Amino acid sequence: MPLETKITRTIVTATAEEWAEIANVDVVIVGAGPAGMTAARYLAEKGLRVVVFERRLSFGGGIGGGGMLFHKIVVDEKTVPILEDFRVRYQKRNDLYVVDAAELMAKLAAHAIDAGARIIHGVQVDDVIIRYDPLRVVGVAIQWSAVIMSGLHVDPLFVYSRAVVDATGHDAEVLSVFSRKVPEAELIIPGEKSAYAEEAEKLVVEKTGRVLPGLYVAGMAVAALYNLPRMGPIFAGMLLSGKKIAEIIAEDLRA
Ligand code: 48F
Repeated sequence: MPLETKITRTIVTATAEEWAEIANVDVVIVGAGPAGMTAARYLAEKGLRVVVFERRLSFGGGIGGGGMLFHKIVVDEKTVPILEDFRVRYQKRNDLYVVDAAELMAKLAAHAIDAGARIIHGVQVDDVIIRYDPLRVVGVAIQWSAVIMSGLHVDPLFVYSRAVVDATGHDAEVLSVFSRKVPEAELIIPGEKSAYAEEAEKLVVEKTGRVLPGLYVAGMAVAALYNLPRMGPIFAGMLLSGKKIAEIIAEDLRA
């Protein structure tokens, strides 16, 4: 068999086997930013079948930009146990802990994958699957990002799941599409407020949780949903929010 044939067959058959499994999972996480990848690791570690869809061809969301492209981010003391879980090195300065942005992105992704989560790049979630009585979310509609960028009319595929997490960051894309397409849910997404780092860090974790049956929110999407202030390049709230949503979902799915 020519090598070219082998390359194609190997990739297509290996991918097709995995997609058959991905079609029905326990948890879909939308967005491979800090909140999404933290959640993915802690959920997968509990034995749940987790897939993360990321529309870009990279990991990390807003981590890579550091603070105005300076390649460091900061967290606070409460986050140190999470950094240690992910083997991320840190340095204490001015009562904060400074972390290398590239290291954080790489290690969040590596530990999520090692725990058993799948991260699929280049796929955008553009809708949810719903059921009634009670109104609930039971999965997502997905499309190649490249197809969406091209403007071609191509129908999506579906992924059925017991829980969907909006970890899409500032735009809360999953909640936004749900709010637009399912008006009877009366879900309003006001967007985030101007900066107030200390309040934002606290509130984003406090408000992390379930939005309605099957639909959960973590990270900056929480700020968009509850009109919370932004916090800039301090990432404690993102990591803590990811860990908290994993605990909430694990508890809900056990019931
Ligand atoms: O934006 P992002 O990093 O979200 P986050 O985990 O963290 C926010 C911080 O980075 C920062 C901040 C806090 O300090 O202010 O902004 O809440 O990561 C979100 C990821 O989701 C992807 C997007 O490309 C990014 O990598 N994403 C967004 N919408 C979709 C999506 C979608 N519809 N489908 C798939 N991926």
